[in-house]
Amino acid sequence: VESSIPEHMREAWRKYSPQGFKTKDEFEGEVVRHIETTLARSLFNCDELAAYSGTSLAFRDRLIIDWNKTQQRQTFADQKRIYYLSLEFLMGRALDNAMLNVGLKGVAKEGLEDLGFRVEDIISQEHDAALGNGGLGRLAACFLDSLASLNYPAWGYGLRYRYGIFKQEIENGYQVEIPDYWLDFNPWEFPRHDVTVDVQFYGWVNKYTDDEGKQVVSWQDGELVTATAYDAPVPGYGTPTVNNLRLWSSKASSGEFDFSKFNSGEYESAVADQQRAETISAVLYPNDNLERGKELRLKQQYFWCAASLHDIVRRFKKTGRTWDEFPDQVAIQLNDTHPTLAIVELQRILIDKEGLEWPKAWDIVTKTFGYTNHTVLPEALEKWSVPLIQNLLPRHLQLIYEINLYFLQQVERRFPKDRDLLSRVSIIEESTPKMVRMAYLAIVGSHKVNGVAELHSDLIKTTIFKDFVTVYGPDKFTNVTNGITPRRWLHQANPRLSELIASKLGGYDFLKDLTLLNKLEPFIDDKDFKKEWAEIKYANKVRLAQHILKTTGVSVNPKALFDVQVKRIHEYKRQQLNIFGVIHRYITLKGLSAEERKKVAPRVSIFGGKAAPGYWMAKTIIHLINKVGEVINNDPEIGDALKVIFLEDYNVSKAEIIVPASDISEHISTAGTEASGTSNMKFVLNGGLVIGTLDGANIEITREIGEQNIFLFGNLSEDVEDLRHHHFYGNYQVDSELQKVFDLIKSGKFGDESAFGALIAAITEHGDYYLVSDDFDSYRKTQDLIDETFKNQEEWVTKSITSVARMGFFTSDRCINEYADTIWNIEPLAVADEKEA
Ligand code: GPU
Repeated sequence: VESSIPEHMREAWRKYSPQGFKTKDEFEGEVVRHIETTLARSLFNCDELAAYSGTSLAFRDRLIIDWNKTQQRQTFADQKRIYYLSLEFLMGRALDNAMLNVGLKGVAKEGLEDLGFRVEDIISQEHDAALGNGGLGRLAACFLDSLASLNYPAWGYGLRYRYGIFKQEIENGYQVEIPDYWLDFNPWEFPRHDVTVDVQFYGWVNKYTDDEGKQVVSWQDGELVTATAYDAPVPGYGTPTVNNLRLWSSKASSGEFDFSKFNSGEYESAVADQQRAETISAVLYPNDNLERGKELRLKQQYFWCAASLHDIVRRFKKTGRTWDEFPDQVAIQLNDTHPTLAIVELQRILIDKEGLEWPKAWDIVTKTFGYTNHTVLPEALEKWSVPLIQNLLPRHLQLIYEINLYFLQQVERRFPKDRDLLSRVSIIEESTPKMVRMAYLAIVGSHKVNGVAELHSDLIKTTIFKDFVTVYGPDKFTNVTNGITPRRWLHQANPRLSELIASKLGGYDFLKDLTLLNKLEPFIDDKDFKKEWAEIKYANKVRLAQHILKTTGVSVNPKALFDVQVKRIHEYKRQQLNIFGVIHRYITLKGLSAEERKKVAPRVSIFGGKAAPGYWMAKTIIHLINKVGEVINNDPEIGDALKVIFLEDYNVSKAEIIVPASDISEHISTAGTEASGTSNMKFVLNGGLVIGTLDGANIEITREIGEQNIFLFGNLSEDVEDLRHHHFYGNYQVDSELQKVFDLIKSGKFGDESAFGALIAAITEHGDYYLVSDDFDSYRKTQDLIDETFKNQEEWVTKSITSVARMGFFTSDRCINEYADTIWNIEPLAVADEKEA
């Protein structure tokens, strides 16, 4: 407030405050100015990277003007804001998205042409912002897009990793990890060196009575690390709203940094202290659906939660409101349990710093938080050891024990003498060492807990959180089925399809209201429309075929059926089922005469995805796919009938090429293991059909698009437990066709068979936990049905169009509106001058 310019001196500001370019000429002027002055380059020294940089800076300027206005508007409106806390934001590229969202891609395209560049080449210069692993991080990015597009006052909070998810290379069929240093030049971020928070670690807790006889608790000593804010603008589509994504970067606190060490010759140890501080935000943990309990990860979590909470509380305090109004001003959503310490931190602030009484403080806390669960896999449920927390965050451990006591006393009152129940719901697991169950803490500290698809939300209520349904009743638990942003995943990734749809629907309104897609149904029998639809798919396949040739050297026939499975490599996602199916197809093809082989629908099996660096089984699956590809792709008898491709370094920008080019994509997790899946939605929205299990959002996709438009197979979630039991205690026999596949692998056909022993043994000897053998037969038969259906292109295209027309439900806009209504209780902020997209 004291830093604002006095009212009577604001005229000059208003006169000169920049408005941002609107025309092609203004755009060109901005680009050239940035290239020549900001970047100190010239027209004699301007490559595509420089042109990308200049273009991005021009768009960044535009966004930041709207960003400023949005922030002012939100502050004046004094409405409740939503803060989305996520350790991952898998944003991908920003430039194309910024151009489309502000509606100036056409201007940029023409302007760049005048300056000697093609807009596609410039866009592809950008390095992905890859601050996430997979679905969870990409969901956060889609949510930010929807929050801004719907004009919700919203901030994302995360960590500014120096290294995002590693780059994957394949060498001799093996995954190799290359560090992803992405900050060399990032025009999209604004360092806020004036927005810092000192975060404390270690130390000890001092409890004493002060001079006035008041109990004081103080967390003392330890070490301080400074969090510095870096802001990235998040533009909404077709609206002036530009929200903020604030990422924290760590460095040694200036208060803490020991300059005397420099002088006394301890230069190295001073530098070591500094490096230790910077390590906190150095690297994203590359695990998907797995938590390994490393201290540095816990440090990341607290560092980010403490800085974000401090920031939120600081902003709230400026309003001058009283604490009981906090939940009317602030909603905080926890993206999985990673930010659960935020609950404890807010309680600490209210109790230790603001002097509130326990029940009052706890009431505020629970009204503020909501928790989203993204998995039922036991290995992904976070637990932190008590000694670890004791050492790093001694005060927080005390508060966790008090929260637990307060909660268990409540349970005891409602269910007297049920000691079993008490120990089952206790936040502390009585193991050696004792562990803090973060999901339980998140449930107890939130007013709503949600799963991410209907089946998943039912499963958490009947399995992992069953006892909490007993304690709280069913209403604390709810479902919000995931969604995706149609801006990036249709309009940006598949501009021709978007344009064709717009031509039939009379404009691009469907990008803001995806249910309008149902207006496509009347065109399902329109011959010309169907032809164009098929042509666009074909053109997208040609583009992917070019990418495959360029990156793998393998030439594939774009007329073949493109069968795609791209996602993190995980046993539960069952890429092994897919590759075993491919090997079986190869065996079948080899058994045919040359004549018969010509009649087979040709297929390209495309895989992509990263394995966590320490996940050996996942790496083995990648190795097998690559070895199988080498053999099949070089077998002259096979030719176009079958090709197997592993695409390196699957990421968001590659997904934008791959997703529009699929005929069939695979979403084949063991039933009950994939919480939702979101790429299934992206593929269908782009006119691809799906082969899938009755798992996650596949079930709701089926309900929306109709059973005749999806290829379902495999056992149901309710039968999984019995089948697993049977593997150990019944007379269990591996499927005989699958055995043929194993025999071929064991013969050494795909290289050293011992490399794949563990993969086979997991099924034949170790209980086949993921039910690969049980589902193999129905998987194969469903693939055969797909071959038959694909031969009838007429029917295929009908399924494709019908599906797209019925995908309206899966927009992340619907999803965000549900969160807003049922969990956050927030309203969009009215925006006067809605722009035309
Ligand atoms: N998910 Br937990 C991740 O991508 N990483 C994780 O660590 C955890 C969950 C995914 C789920 O596997 C996927 O089914 C879901 O669609 C996605 O989160 C978003 O909810």
